Amino acid sequence: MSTVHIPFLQTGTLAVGGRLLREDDRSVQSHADRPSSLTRGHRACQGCAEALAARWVMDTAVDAADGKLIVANATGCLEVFSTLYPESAWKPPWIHSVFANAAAVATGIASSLHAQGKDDVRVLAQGGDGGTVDIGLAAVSGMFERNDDVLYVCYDNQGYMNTGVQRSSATPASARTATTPAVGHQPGAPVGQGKSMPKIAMAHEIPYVATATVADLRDLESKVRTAMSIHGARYLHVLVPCPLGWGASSAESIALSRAAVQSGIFAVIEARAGELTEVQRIRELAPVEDYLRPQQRFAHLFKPGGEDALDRWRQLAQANIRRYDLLGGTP
Ligand SMILES: Cc1ncc(C[n+]2csc(CCOP(=O)(O)OP(=O)(O)O)c2C)c(N)n1
Ligand code: SF4
Ligand SMILES: [Mg+2]
Repeated sequence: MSTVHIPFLQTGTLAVGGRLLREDDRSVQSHADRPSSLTRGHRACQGCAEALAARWVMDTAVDAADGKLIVANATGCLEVFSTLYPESAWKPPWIHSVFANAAAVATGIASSLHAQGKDDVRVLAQGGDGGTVDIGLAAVSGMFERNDDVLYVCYDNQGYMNTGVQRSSATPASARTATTPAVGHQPGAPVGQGKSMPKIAMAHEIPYVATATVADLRDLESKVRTAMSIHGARYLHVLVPCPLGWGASSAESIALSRAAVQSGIFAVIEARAGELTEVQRIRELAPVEDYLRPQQRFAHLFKPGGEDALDRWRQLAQANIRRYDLLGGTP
């Protein structure tokens, strides 16, 4: 019988499930024996990108560690929606202690495992932007500085979502939150404040720093695999749209992530020992409005008086495009 070759065009980063791909090319999610580390039944909002990202991160990390993974979680939505007493949605051994200390708990676990000669058991710490950039920063910085053998993952939804959408130092300028209302001459979060955690991580010159979004889950997966292939301190920063806090439709989380990358607002990068090594180029440059307009937290930007703030967003995107050469072409 003759066979016909049918080209399968959705490959690489464009294929999510990939069940038609060769075994080697498939994502962790498309394997029948996938770990399903974050099981169904948790209480995340519909469209929560934090839940989606955490599931991919954890499944990949569990797979890469041959099932030998211990997880420390900071307080925040991810912890609260996954572990409503007396239930837990986590399959790997998982510990929550307090808001500020996921990195310190993970460091302790890693040291204890090392002292017992169990270097094959891997350790992952995770938390939201508040738990990472604000209250947990000292513990995270200490973990980096000591080069502890931990992969730290920050799910950045740009605010304290679990407690009612307050501003964090990862909240972007002009975003409306419960503590930065859209009133006054400069509505929303103040301009000129805030921190870039990937840059802070790079400044520690740790072995691996990367950023990712849920718009490209294969890229997220490959970054977790890369991180898991390295020992020492590693940091992964994932942008995770929050429909509730951002005032966006539950169906928009992937599109917003994509718009953040394609407009230059969020740079998808990799760095080793403090040096930038990979940059994901923009496929088709999108206007910043594609990212901002669907979000109610930026509604005031599209009313009279919002022009300056909108212009600042354009400048921010341009600055990122230049800094990371997101359009390519810089020799
Ligand atoms: C010491 C301390 N202060 C405040 C809180 C209250 N609290 C719990 S979760 C949270 C916000 C978490 O924000 P983030 O880390 O960004 O995670 P998200 O919920 O946004 O995913 C706050 C303020 C706490 N649990 N402990
Ligand atoms: S509030 Fe936001 S981060 Fe929290 S569960 Fe809902 S969508 Fe996810
Ligand atoms: Mg947050």
